Amino acid sequence: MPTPLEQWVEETARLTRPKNIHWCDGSEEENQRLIEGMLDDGTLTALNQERYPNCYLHRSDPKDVARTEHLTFVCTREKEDAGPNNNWMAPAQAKEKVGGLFQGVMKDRTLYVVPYIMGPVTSPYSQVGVEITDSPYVAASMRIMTRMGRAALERLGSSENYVQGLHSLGDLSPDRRFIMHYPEDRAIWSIGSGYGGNALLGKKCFALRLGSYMAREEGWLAEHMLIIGIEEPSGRTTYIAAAFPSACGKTNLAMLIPPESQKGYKVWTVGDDIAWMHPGPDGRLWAINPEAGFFGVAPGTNSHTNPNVMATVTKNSIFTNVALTPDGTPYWEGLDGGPPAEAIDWQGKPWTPRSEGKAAHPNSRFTTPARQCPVMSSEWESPQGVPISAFLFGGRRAGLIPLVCQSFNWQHGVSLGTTMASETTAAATGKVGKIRRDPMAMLPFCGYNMGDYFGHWLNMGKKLADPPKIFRVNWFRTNQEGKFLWPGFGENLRALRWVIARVHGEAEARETEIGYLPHTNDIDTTGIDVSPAVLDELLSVDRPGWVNAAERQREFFQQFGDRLPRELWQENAALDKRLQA
Ligand code: GTP
Ligand code: SPV
Ligand code: MN
Repeated sequence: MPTPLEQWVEETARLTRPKNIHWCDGSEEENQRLIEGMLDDGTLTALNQERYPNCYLHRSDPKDVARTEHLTFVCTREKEDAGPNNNWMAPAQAKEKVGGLFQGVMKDRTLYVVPYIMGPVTSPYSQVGVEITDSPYVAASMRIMTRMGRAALERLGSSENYVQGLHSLGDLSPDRRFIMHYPEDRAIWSIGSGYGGNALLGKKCFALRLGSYMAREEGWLAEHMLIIGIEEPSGRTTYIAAAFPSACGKTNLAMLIPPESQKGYKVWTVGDDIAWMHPGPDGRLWAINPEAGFFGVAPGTNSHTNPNVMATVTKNSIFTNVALTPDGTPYWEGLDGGPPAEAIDWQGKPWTPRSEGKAAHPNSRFTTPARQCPVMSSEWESPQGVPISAFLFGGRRAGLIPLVCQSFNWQHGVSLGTTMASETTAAATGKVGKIRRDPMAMLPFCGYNMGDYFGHWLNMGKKLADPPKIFRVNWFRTNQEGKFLWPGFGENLRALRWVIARVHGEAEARETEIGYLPHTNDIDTTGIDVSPAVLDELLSVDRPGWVNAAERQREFFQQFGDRLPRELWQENAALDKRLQA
């Protein structure tokens, strides 16, 4: 008797007609064979193997460099269940339309069966997925980003309890590109893109879109959050999870190195993009990182902003759409040492600092194993996860949002998350720098109606005897000249110290219309270029600005109709009332 997985592979092969079928075991030998094949056909270019052992460059199709949200659909039976936050197509219509594109698509290609586990191999919270793909780049990347191969097949056995992901590069045309989610069937179909968030189906498609759907049904949370442990000089470690939209600083915060002046502090990385969190028997929320690697933004990364990730990417990593120097090393804007005199740009063309375009694509990325990160937490593969004491919600906001602010309580904290907005970045196609609402940094990733999602968040607080305290942060305030007011990166620890002190009841705060704010002397600014006047500005409440923000919130809430929990209307009214007082 074939197992349910074997049956699905057979069915898929009948549909897609591959030349060969290869079941991935995740071994080193298999990986080398995949890489050799890709070096032969030009999918990969070897980097300088002395300085970057086992590292490769991949140049994608120039029209396939970021997530394409307008081609991403949630196909629930009822349109209302996908909500105004998702593109929707009826499942039958989607299967007909996209099924047609899969017909015979793997002719002359190998079909790779990629079994993987999201989460530590022995965690009860981990889940199995299987991705069928015709891209060896996807198979090799999944080996870095997940626990891929034999361990997953062993965990699955003959069960049918796995997420089915079908992926093909198709012809890479945006006109025939679709990323379809069927949350009710635990299935994903993706065609026409080889880009990370569209093609590595364990990540955003499973761990967030299907994950969030499953989490609501089962009473847990799947969030676009980094996870860190902050160790104080006393030895006490406090775990924090933080939601920032794409390309807004999760990977950087996840690997923060405390500056010289903050002696005795250490930050330990548990995860940099996704958190799966379950209520524990102690009434706290426990988080695992479902991933095994980092798919991080290259531009802006250097030994000042993120030395830990610089150390991580020196071996066993795949770089996508960065530039190549004559030495065979990767280059991107913002890398140490400035631009090389000449290079090959991300599209494979000769480049010099006088060239018009950028050397690396603004959304160029590295795929690198988490275990290579020098500050990985000893708990990062702990089966039960780590206990979360605080949530941070942050975004890229030039004005209004203070450096750090604590919510009055859980419900108010949820409202802070739901009213988040941020300037758009290169992580998705479309205009960059435009302010858009992005509740909990989940707008592109919530696999169901966000009104229901907000309700789920409110309920989770009621279920937890000891829920995380909720804070809003903003590292991106600028002055009139557009210069950042706050130094950011490692110096963000100065704001996190206040967060930790609040969590443990060890710091004062002033109660304002928008929440609890630190007194200016609660934030240590010794040794950084932040004047008392600037700190004052970073910690002030711009009343007219907030009156306007409350109005914008109402406009945003309106679209969810009666799916929006009334508690959020109450919070909005309460904010208004405090501002009018
Ligand atoms: P995704 O992988 O898309 O989810 O992004 P992310 O949230 O992990 O963002 P990442 O940490 O890669 O940062 C994206 C960009 O923001 C990089 O260019 C960073 O240099 C920049 N950045 C990160 N932290 C800070 C900060 O504290 N201040 C400033 N000014 N820039 C920052
Ligand atoms: C993001 O865009 O939030 C990312 C990169 O983390 S992707 O995996 O492409 O979604
Ligand atoms: Mn992300």
